Amino acid sequence: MKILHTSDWHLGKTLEGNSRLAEQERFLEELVTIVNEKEIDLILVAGDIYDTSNPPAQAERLFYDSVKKLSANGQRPIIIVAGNHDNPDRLVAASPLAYEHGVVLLGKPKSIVEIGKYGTFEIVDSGEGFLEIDLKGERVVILTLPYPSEQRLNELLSEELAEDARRKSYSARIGEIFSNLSEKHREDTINLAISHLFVMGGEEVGSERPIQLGGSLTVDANHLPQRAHYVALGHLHKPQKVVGSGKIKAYYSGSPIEYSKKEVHYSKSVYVVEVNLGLDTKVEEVYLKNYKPIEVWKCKGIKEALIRCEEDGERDIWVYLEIQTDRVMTQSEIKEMKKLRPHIVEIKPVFQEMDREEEELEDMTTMRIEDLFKDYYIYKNGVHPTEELMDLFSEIAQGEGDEDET
Ligand SMILES: [Mn+2]
Repeated sequence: MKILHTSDWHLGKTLEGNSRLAEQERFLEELVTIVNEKEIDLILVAGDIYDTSNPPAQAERLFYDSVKKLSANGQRPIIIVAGNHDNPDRLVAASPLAYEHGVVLLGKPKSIVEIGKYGTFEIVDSGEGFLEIDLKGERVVILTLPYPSEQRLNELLSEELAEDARRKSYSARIGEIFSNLSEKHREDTINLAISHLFVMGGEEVGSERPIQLGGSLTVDANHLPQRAHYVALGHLHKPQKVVGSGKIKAYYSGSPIEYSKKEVHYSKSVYVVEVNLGLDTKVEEVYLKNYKPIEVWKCKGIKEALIRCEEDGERDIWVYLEIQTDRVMTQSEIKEMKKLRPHIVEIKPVFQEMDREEEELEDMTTMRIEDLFKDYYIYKNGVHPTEELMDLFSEIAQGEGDEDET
């Protein structure tokens, strides 16, 4: 059986206010192609479908349109769980319509999928946190744990517990849930699990919204379901194998698109997982296209930035401009750059004075008050104070000194 694992689509997410729906649409088109070419039997989407609890209508429309195509009219089951960005109730609101297309939406950890026919397959057993599918003559048991927020598991965590104990009790509770549910994983079934959580040791890239404060909602890798052939996780935006997951295969598929400039150093992907009873699980990383790359341009001076914008204005990319300068850019210069080079997300002046100042940090007590003021002024305004201003400051500073002496 071939399973495709993806997550963290963040439909509706913007880059400094710029819509990325066009890129998200291209990703979902590519995903439909991958799923068909690789002859995928089952799709797992591990949370953060949307970027906010109140996604734009266009993002919702893109989601429905895409899952319908992915499911191939109900022939290919799609199991979708909520992430920390999703509104669990809103995500599952379309369930009655989705079911007909073989799309199973799960919002909360305790959600139960009803037994019955979905599309062209059948859910033969289910309960809190699991479902069993009869698919092409094989039985698949999937443990499902939509984003388990503290609130949704709060019956276990008392407030007086110390931070460390809270971490332990949260992780232990997740472990208990998985270990109880693991009874459903049998010798003759394909055993999977899907969740959206933060496993200890995972590598964050900065565009994930923390799901915990102070690490209290961190899960130990050894609390993941131990009898699973594959555990599909969401939350971390860099694709990775879970550290310390030992013999079980647990992966984060990561986000399909670079959601911040910190994500430009590695490829985006989805996983194609082949599980055959009696054989080792095979995990293949399938790389996605970079639909519209993010680039950071470091320019030495405003002139260089203008030249670069003119020479390299054609490519379909997002650009962060970092310009070394010792003066403030004029509005017309900024306008010119944006005209020459569309899709500039940010223009950031880097003042050389400030860099040097950081390197040569002096003991403030040995500095003249005028120098302290000058440094502070440059720090606040990014430009040198005028001579008149410095004279005025000296005058006041001197005056203060005189008064002290009297
Ligand atoms: Mn996410």
